[in-house]
Amino acid sequence: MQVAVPCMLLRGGTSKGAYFLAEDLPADPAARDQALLGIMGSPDKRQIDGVGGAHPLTSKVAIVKKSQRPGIDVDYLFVQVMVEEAKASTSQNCGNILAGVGPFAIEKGLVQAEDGETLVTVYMENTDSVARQRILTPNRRVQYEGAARIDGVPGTHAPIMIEFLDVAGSSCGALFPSGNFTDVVNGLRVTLVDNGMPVVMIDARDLGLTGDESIEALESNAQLKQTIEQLRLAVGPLMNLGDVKDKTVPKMTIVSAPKAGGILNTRSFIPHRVHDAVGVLAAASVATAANIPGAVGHDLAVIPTGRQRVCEVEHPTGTMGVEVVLDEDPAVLVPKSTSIMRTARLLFAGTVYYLKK
Ligand code: NQM
Repeated sequence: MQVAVPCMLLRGGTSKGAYFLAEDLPADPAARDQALLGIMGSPDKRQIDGVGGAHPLTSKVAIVKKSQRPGIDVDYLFVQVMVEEAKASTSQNCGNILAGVGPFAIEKGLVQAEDGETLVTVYMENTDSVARQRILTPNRRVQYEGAARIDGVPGTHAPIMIEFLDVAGSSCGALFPSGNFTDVVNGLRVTLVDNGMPVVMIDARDLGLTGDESIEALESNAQLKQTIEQLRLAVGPLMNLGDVKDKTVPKMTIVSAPKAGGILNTRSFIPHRVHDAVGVLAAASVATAANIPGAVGHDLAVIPTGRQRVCEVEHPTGTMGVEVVLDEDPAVLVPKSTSIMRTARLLFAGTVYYLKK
């Protein structure tokens, strides 16, 4: 039986996803995931029988509802729909897809737009944390066109400023969940950090790499992929994430000296494919750790000065600017806030269909 579901497709940052009102999807998580797998066309390498884009960065879902929480406009649940496996996971958040949540909420009437600029406060269900988005809304309509450029997306669009308020330890319980700045796991020196996204930082040199390798070179290196996956499975419990076999975290991020004026260069396994850029919250985690003496990558990092510092995290298609505001007390390692500029664009609004078996 074909089932019809109201849906919008938006590009959020450097990712693309299907956005739904919670009330339009089954409330039961198992039934909801079945629906999302059908909508995206998973499991299938090409997602040919669905609207997914055959890559983890384009097989993403946002489920949004009006919030009952004081001071919060909307609740956002992120779902990663696996491409080649019949699995959907809520084990991670996604800062790129978050960029489309405010526009979607305004388009759907969940948030009343101001004439000029609208502030949308989002509760991120996956990580029990809050983000504030500033969206341009002249004449109370979302403005998508503009002059802001983000690496990894062609052209320019309207800027969306996103401020993350309380994301340290969002999935792992602490900024450095193992209690150390550096651990040695499977013979490799790693930093385990969570400033919004669980990330494992590994020095490229320790893997026999330069850190400048292409995505294709990294994805076709079977031995490297095995080393990375074994490491990921080993650090899961150390990061309070338990068995991560079926999870999409932590993000395994190879760091090297910056090459383009940034703080640090990255290649991020998310966790099996290599990101075309770097995740928003993953970049927030990398930028935070790179600032801290003792963390992997700190010795390679070119660190800006000032308590409020823009850290450009380099990635395969450019850089991502993360504004980190440090605490007044240098002994406090958790940043006061982390902000990132993104753009988003409404691509499609209509009805999507899946086959209910
Ligand atoms: O880290 C991909 C993306 C992401 C995550 C992934 C993200 C973030 O770029 O906040 O945005 O790491 O699976 O969409």
